[in-house]
Amino acid sequence: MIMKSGKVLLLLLCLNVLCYAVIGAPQTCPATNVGKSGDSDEWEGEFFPGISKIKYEGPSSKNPLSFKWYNAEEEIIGKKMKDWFRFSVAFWHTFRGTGGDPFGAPTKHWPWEDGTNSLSMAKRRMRANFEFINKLGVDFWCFHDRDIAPDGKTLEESNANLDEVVALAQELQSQNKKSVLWGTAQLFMHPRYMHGAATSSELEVYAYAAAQVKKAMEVTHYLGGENYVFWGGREGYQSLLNTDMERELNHLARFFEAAVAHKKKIGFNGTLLIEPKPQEPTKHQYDWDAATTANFLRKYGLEGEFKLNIECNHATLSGHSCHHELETARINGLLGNIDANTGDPQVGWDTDQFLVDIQEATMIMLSVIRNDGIAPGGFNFDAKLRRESTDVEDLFIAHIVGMDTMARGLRTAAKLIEDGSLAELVRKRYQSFDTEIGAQIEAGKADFDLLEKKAKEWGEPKVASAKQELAEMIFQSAI
Ligand code: XUL
Ligand code: CO
Repeated sequence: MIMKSGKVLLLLLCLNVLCYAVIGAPQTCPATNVGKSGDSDEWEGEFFPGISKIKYEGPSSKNPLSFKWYNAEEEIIGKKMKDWFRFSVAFWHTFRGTGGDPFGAPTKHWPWEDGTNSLSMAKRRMRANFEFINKLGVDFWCFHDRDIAPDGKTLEESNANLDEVVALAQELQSQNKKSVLWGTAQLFMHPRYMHGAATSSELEVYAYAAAQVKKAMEVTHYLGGENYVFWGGREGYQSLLNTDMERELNHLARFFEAAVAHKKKIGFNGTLLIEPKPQEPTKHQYDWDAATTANFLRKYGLEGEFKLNIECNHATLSGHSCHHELETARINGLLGNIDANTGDPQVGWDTDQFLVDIQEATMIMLSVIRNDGIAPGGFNFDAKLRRESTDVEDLFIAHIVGMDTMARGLRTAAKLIEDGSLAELVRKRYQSFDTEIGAQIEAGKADFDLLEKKAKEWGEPKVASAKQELAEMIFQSAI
């Protein structure tokens, strides 16, 4: 590994000039060519030397760089583990996460970073991404247009930057047999999007956002992406006093219609996904939760064109559990993808942590199994290292524990399904409807006259126990 001199100076320069660096979240330092000396071929050898391909070693292994529960090729209720999950690395967290937060500077100084946002740095980072996903043993990655390539001074320049990085990504994908789970456009970082993108009060911003999505869809298609995501971070409001909510929602629907038309025009067969979130950065985001988004899709006749990308931390921010959001999506035929992460109950904002709770993972997998998997969606790790985790190997450890937790969830959910007593408890709970009158009700054939007649005939109803604690006992015993 060779780092050219002057990189520390460039890093300081970037930190001084740039705004975003200290605010945290994915970086978009303006494009700069100062780092030209850092051409990607300047990086010699591996990005992660000393770390070899992560293997399954079983639950008794003490090796932090091994899987204890995730065994890619092992079959669990009819599918290989890797096919249940279709794990994906989120480029923005793993390769653009700096550890910066609203109170403090970046803490992560990965050896391959030269402190610039140059095109050559973007390419070097892309090489690091493929070595990482290869060694981790996942098949997919996800990206925002602006976190893989620097913003240019014009749309044309930004598109050209993107094309250059995407060409390299395409080459690395075919060498490594990897694929894009989903791509998306970053429509929240740049100041032009301060009032929103598709819901901006400014027509020119609406058009700019459309152009950006058009390009992001095209490169996702070019990379063989299986899905395309819309997360409307700034599609919402800060105050209803200055907002025409009805007009903004109509604009959002028109924007989605245009995206559907463009998808068809370019022959992109991937699924379009909307990712609900209740707030942050806006006070109120329009795609609040799965039910709100399903209602929006129905109102505008878009329900056949979109599915949902459920993010667990967003679910808890909206006052639901991840399981609730998954079930809401599933029973509406909208379960498309999972952004696998979690929050912290004591913190209460979008901390994007790796999910390490086996009970939560089990409930997630119960939904996924009921849905017979979520392909062409998958599990994207929209999760980042804590600010205080600063070793390169922590990137691996974080993903390994995230994958192992999901694998334990799958194994436990499979046990519960094979055992059958939980399903039997639920079946019994509703058995009064497995009768002639029950069937008439469910078929919409029982009018109030019939039901009144029956109520009089039956007298005071006999009501059975819900058996919640028994259900919890069965659930616990499987873990
Ligand atoms: C933000 C979030 C995004 C989307 C993609 O909370 O989850 O990273 O997943 O834009
Ligand atoms: Co997300």
